Amino acid sequence: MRVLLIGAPLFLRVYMPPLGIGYIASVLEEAGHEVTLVSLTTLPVPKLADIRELVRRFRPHVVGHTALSPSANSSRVLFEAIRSEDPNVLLVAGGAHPTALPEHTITWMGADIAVLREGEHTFLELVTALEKGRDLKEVDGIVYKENGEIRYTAMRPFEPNIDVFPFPAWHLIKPETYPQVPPQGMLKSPPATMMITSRGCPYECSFCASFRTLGRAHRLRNPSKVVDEMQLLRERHGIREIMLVDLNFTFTRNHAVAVCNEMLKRNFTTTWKTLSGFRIDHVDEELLKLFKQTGCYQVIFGIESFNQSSLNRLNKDLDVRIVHEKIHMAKRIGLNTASFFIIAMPGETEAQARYTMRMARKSPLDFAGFFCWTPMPGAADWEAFEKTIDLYSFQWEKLNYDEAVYSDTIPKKRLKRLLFIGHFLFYANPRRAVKLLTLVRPRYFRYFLAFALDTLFGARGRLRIR
Ligand code: B12
Ligand code: SF4
Repeated sequence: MRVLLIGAPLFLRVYMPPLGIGYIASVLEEAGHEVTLVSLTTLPVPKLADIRELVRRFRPHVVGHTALSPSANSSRVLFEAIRSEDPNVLLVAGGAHPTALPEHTITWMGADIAVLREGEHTFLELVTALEKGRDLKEVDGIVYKENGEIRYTAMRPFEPNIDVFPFPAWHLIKPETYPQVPPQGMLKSPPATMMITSRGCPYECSFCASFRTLGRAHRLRNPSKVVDEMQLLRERHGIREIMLVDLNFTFTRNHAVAVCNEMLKRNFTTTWKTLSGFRIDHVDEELLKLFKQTGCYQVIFGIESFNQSSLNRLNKDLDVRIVHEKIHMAKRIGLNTASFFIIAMPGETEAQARYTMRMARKSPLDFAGFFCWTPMPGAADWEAFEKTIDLYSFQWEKLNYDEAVYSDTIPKKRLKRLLFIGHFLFYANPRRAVKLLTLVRPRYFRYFLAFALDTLFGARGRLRIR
């Protein structure tokens, strides 16, 4: 069958490859289907007219699309455009939003089918069922409409052995063509791309929706396959820097060690860093030294707050006392350190918010991002928030982490100013400003500037598909 896969719409000025549909594409190709993959997070960003033209040319039987909540409006517009181009095409949505809100994905976003959780097995079975004319109810892990009624099939368990999934279809993603702009623009050895070595995270942070799509069990890839993939990226695509986007790379310490040892054994080192935050309490001196030895130059910790009560509110299960020690440890070893912080979660006072920003400033962290507490569909925090809104008129782009959708202690306008001051003072430190600028490629400076201004002035997430 002909399948068109479209990544999540661009929402921030962050141009990253669509790994999720990359995995799905390779499973489909292995089974003999014809796949076209379109990323909406690359430059130039494809327009609706380009997608329409592609649908006319490629005539897909099925369109699969990654839908995230903050860009849900764009996903809706995209589905409308494809539908008007070909009323018979089957529209399938997967990823975080459909997994959390499958009925909304069908009734509001316009998908025919929502795929829950990780999609490799489910999407392949779905396409096979369509090809063979089988009943949809035989496909586990989907939600669809039949005779006006929403139907759920049996929940599909997570694949325990993720090595059964082939590498993402890098030949379709073409990572080397990605613009090396922020956060990629802050790179040591471009061209860079992202990869995962594991799926899932056992923690239960209240703001995090990740467990819905990728599960709570930490499922590991074989380190040898991980390094094979790194080598493939180097040899076939010229990739010289890897950004790891595992949810919790260091949770299984032996795994992180084994990946590094495999690199050393093959005498293969690459420049690498972590892009999503990993647990600061799961690193130690020996591990960080090993990271450094294999080419790591930066770690991003998910610290979230310097207030223990706020961490407790977020169910972070983290002792704030160890945070300073670990940041100093990473610095001593010679790694750049970065962290994201969540400001103004319910119950957090302005004094507490200011304290987190002050402590971040005083810490040896090189980079920091301060974001508003944002309840994301699928996260525990969403449940109470959902009761206060109407899903059908909610402005989804408000879930952008820069403007508060809810704040019970600090007025929203004041909070925006607070975040501006927080970022401004943090980077007013010449050491940090210089470090940041040295990682920006001059060629991409204008993109970096746009990204920085968006962050500083809380204007991120205004991008919509047109
Ligand atoms: C790495 C990452 C990023 C990176 C790279 C994003 C990218 N290009 O993929 C960066 C930092 C850029 C990023 C940015 C954002 N992210 Co992000 N990100 C992640 C993270 C940590 C891992 C994603 C990943 O690659 N996983 C590996 C692959 C294999 O998994 P996957 O993408 O989920 O895909 C699988 C399934 O979801 C499913 N699937 C996905 N798409 C499709 C499509 C079809 C048709 C089917 C059938 C199945 C399917 O099958 C895939 C294979 O198993 C996730 C956490 C998570 N659990 O996924 C958050 C996550 C997806 N991000 C999230 C958000 C909100 C964002 C932002 C909107 C944040 C913001 N407001 O600032 C932006 C938007 C990016 C954009 N489009 O412009 C949320 C989504 C929540 C929600 N309800 O929508 C998550 C879940 C984190 C969270 N807060 O809990 N992100
Ligand atoms: S925020 Fe990080 S540690 Fe917490 S549940 Fe999500 S992935 Fe795990």
